[in-house]
Parts: sequence; structure tokens; C-alpha cells
Amino acid sequence: TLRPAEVFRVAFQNPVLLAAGTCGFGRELSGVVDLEALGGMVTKSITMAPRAGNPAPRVAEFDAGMVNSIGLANPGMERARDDKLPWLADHLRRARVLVSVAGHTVEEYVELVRGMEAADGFAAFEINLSCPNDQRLGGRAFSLDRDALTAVIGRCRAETSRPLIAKLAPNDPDLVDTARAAVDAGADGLTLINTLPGRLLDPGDGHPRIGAGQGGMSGPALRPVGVHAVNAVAGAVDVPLIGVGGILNADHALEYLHAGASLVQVGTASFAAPRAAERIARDLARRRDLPAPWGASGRGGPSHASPG
Ligand code: RRO
Repeated sequence: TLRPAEVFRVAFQNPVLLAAGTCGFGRELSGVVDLEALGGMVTKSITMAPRAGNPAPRVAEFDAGMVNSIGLANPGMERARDDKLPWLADHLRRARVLVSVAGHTVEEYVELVRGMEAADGFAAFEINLSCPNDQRLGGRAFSLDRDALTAVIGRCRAETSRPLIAKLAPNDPDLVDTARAAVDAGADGLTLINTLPGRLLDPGDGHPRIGAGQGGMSGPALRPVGVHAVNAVAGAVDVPLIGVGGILNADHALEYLHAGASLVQVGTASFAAPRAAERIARDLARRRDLPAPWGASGRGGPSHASPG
């Protein structure tokens, strides 16, 4: 009952992707996860220079999810391009790769897209405008600065023929306006949402449970926030949406699809169960009456209108 579909001009075999930051650059999980069973995967966000990341501990769990402050640990653009992407290009045929880029200036985003554009092995860029843990930005999501957001998307648009998917922050009082601005600037899709700034303290001594103090909250507690964001933005823009936040099972994925997402990403669930995304994709494929564009019930989405 699940058929392949085209979303922002890319063909996906199913709607389930591994979220950025949960699978490195694919190879790290390849002995454990059948990446080819997924709709796709998003790489760890890359920056121009290699980054060691924030002080440990970087992750702490609580009863409704987790808080992370990884701090953009990544090998840098050149190593990602020259050492990491070739493996993906060689090993993935059916699953699509989105490369996540995260700058701290407009110019850095442009350099990242320019630097990656000629490489093989990926289908689209996810422009991460919403990391809550970038100390260069004082922990403030880039997408909260409207002029910077539109400049990044507009300038990156001129550097690539691949789709640009803008990933936005949940702690945005004007999220719908931000989404409209991103699309007007040239975004081909939106990923909703990144993690929500949060803090966990040790009840004994009041000490922060992650080294950087604050971090980004993810997991089950974030799901209603994500579904709400997708629902609100779906009515305001005309590009495909990727829903992410707290998806543990196929029912949760369906909430996002019904709210208006064309694809979903699984993040936090993958830490406890690396094969969670595979299971969700398989379970979704068994459901009847999936929302467009995935259902085989004849209710095709715009890019899949059945002839006659
Ligand atoms: O690396 C991180 O700390 C991180 C990033 Br770039 C992001 O976009 N979201 C998040 O929760 N952590």
C-alpha cells in the first residue's frame, strides 16, 4: 500500500529518514542499520572547519526524551566531502542522502554549499538554520534572525541546482512567517523542527547534567510541538515539509503525515534502538490509506496525480 513518491524533485522509496546527527555519515551505522531500507538519511551537520564539539557530557536522558549539546562535532567540509561522501555514493542506491550544512555566518553557509556542490552521493541540502548549541552564535538559532535567514537561502540558492531544505527552530514566535520567508527566499522544502532549548539539573547539587549547561531537547515531549509546527506551516506555504520530533513508531509518523508532512525523520528513537527508523518504514508500508503522496488508494498528491 506504500508506493514510491517524488518530493522536492527527489524520488523516495518511503517517507522515513534518519535525522541529522543520528547516523553520522552513514558508515558509522552500516553494520547495524540497513540504510537501504530507509527513504533516506541526513548527515551530521558540517561546518567549514573541523569541530571538536562542546564539553562532555553532551547528552542526558530524562523521562520524556533527552537533551544534547554535541556542539557541531564534525570533520569539516573537506573531509566530509572527500572521505565521507564517497562511501555513501558507493553504498547507497535506493536510500537518498541529504547533506546538512551549518554555518555561523551567511558566508560560511555559501562556502559550504559551494564546496559540496560538485560532489556525488547526495540528493539535496538540508540547511541547518536552527542548531541550539552553536557557541559561536551564543546558542541562538540562526533562523531567528530573519535577514540572515533569507540571505543564507537566497545566496545558497544561486550556488546549487539541488533542492534546498531549510531546517527551522521550534522556539520561534513567528514560525509561520519564518517559514514563508524561507520559501520566498528560495527554499524547496522545510524541515520542522530542530530541538528545543532546554536544561537538566542534578537535583542534588543543582549542577547542569550536560557540560555546556543548556542543550537541545528532543524525544517524545517534542512530538506535539513538531506536529503543531507542521500543521501551522502546511497551511501557509506551498513546498513539501519534513516532520521531525519524537517519532517512536508508525502511528507517530502518521500524525506528522496527516498534519501535512511529506516525509518524516527519526532522531532520538534511533539512539535507544538504531533500527527504529527501519521498523517504522516497514510498519508504515503495511498501513492502508496512507496520506498522499504515499497511499496507493488513488488519492495521489500533486506530483503523482494519476492519469484519468
Ligand atoms: O551538534 C549539535 O549540538 C546539534 C545540532 Br548542529 C542541531 O542542529 N541540533 C541539536 O540538537 N544539536
